[in-house]
Amino acid sequence: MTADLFPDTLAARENLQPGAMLLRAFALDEAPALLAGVAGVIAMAPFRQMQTPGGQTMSVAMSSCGERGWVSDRRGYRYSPTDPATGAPWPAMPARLADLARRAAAEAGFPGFAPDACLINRYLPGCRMGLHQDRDEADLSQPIVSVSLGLPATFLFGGPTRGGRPLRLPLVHGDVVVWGGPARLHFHGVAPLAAGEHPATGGCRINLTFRRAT
Ligand code: MD3
Ligand code: FE
Repeated sequence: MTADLFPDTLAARENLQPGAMLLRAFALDEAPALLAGVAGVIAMAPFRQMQTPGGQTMSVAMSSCGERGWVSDRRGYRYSPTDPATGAPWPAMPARLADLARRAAAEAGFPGFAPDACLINRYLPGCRMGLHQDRDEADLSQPIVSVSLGLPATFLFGGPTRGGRPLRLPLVHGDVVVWGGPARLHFHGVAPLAAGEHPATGGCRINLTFRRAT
């Protein structure tokens, strides 16, 4: 049905800002396979709530897969080749996850994207992410690809500085956003998650962010 309304080369895409492209439902068909991949990763590297450098516990629970994982503790934010909870390397990035990210990036004008880190965020009701920039990656000319799964969320998208009222963007199961170019360093966050039930994930939202960390 969707294929009839939108030829697949045009999909349902929307330019949010220069460099930020929303690909609605891009991951919808593959969502069960992506979630199976996530479950395999989480069996090896369970979700955990990390500490900020300021000593606060983040409400979002996180894990990672790939050559690097994003970690935060009292010493700061960084990418690590090992899981601090076990000392072991992060689980490998499942090929179908990496491939989806590569295809989404190419669709948004970033050919050759080869993520070495996938941060897996789990939001339960009430979990939120305050406005921040993603700037721990070595090469900021590389985009970030985000995939939303499960319960809907309101994404907050600001500008290059902390000031100003952020745009509120509803993101639902299967939506993919590619953030690059001038939008790469924009402030962003997630409003507190509303309680609900989703057939794919139950009572939570899972967000995958694919990054080139090194
Ligand atoms: C815009 N995660 O993990 S993904 C994060 O839904 C993070 O879990 C949110 O922000 C989440 O750092 C938002 C969308 C996103 C990711 C990276 C960006 C938007 C971005 C980098 C620059 C600008
Ligand atoms: Fe972020």
